[in-house]
Amino acid sequence: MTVRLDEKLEPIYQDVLRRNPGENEFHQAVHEVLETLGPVLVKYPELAEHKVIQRICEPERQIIFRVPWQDDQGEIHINRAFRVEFNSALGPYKGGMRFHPSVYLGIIKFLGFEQIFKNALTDLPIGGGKGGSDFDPKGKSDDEIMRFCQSLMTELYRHLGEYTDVPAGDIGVGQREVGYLFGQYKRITNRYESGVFTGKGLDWGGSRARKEATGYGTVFFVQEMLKARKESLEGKTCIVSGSGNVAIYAIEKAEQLGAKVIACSDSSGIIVDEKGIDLKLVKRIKEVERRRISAYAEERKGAKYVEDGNIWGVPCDVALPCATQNELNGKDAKKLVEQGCTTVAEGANMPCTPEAIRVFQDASIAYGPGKAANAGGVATSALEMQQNASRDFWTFQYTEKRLEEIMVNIHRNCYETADEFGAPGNYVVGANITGFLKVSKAMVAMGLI
Ligand code: NDP
Ligand code: 2IT
Repeated sequence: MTVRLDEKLEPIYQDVLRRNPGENEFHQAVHEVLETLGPVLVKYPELAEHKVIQRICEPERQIIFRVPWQDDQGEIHINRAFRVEFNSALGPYKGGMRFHPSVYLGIIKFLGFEQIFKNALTDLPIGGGKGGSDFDPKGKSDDEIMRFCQSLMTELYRHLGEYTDVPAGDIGVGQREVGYLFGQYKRITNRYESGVFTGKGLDWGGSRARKEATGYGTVFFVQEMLKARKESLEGKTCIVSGSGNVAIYAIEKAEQLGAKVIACSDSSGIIVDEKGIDLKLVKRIKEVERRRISAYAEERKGAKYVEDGNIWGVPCDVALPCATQNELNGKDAKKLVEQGCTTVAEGANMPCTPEAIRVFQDASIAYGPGKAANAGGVATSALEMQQNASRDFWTFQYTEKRLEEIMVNIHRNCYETADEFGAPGNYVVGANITGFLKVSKAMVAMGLI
């Protein structure tokens, strides 16, 4: 971490390091926010008096629990699960559940911390939280996934509620898992409480456009960044890392807006298809058959699969990291800039390392941080909660329109805040300060919470 913090903020960061040893991703997420808050404390000294930053860095509640389950052979497995209820100043805790073997407390805390500011940026009434487990869904049967989800919810249900904590999906958790989790919640509580979980199926309380929302929202954000530079997506070459929920719908919207997407990936390798990605094929392989992305090159003539390939070496105008944290480092960023990339937006959470972000900012390219650029997913979750509360079901067109308006609004607020704090075009400054001010003003208004 090379950037020095303001003298008021450095001791707060040191305290975070001391109190949360070994949680590297959490440290990184906190540092990235604190780097931008110096001028805020000058303008609003009362926030320092109220120790708002120290309070925001400490979750309101952290739950860690055992999840025992049996595989199809009857063997017993023990996983660990988490729910970090970070901040409820603006609404019930809201944020996804991640199932991935790399999950530990530091990952869930970084995600929960980011979620506070992201959710504030949506201007919708949602607080910040995140959960997950070190369970690896890869290669598991549907029955195994169901038994795991039921066991997890048998503990988690007591901490949830439509006015308390509302989970959704994230890596490794899509509609299938949400179904098993919601089903068990309903069974234990004897309540059809639709608003307790988002990302549900369209037949049982889900919102149209939620599946598409994160990826679409990221591309709407790109469109706004380009508009601010008097450009558009038309004719631009794009690369998108990952091939999961966010990546697929980022590709779809980018293609709809006239870009040509030529590469995507999974954790085993990358595919490059200079003719433009055939998204129907990607959807079949990933959403229906649940296979690896390498299958794409087996079925599509002219496409190339590179095992362990680095997607950031593929020349492009627009790069959208949509897989996971710290997937794009300083070297990758330099390569992208050297090869002519002008725009980067984070569909994933914290995919760019601090060094990569510095490279983008030094090169003055348009860089949209995840808190702003991928907020469309959680925003549409809040729209799902609205529909559930009023027992309504909106059309795709209407929901997508609302999503687009929200992304335009987030972009405008970030852009104007960056200007106001003397950092024009710096969306990191804009997003962090806009989100922070909204949450901290609410916290001060509510007394010492
Ligand atoms: P999915 O599980 O649907 O897809 C994840 C994709 O990223 C897969 O292609 C996966 O490859 C790849 N990936 C995951 N972990 C790693 C890793 N350690 N190294 C390399 N590749 C990896 O998840 P989502 O698309 O939902 O999530 C992607 C990102 O977007 C995450 O950062 C998530 O937090 C963020 N996000 C998601 C939102 C949502 O609504 N779903 C909302 C906002 C942000 P493989 O199959 O090989 O593991
Ligand atoms: O990181 C995220 O914003 C999500 N995984 C979506 C959270 C949600 O509650 O929809």
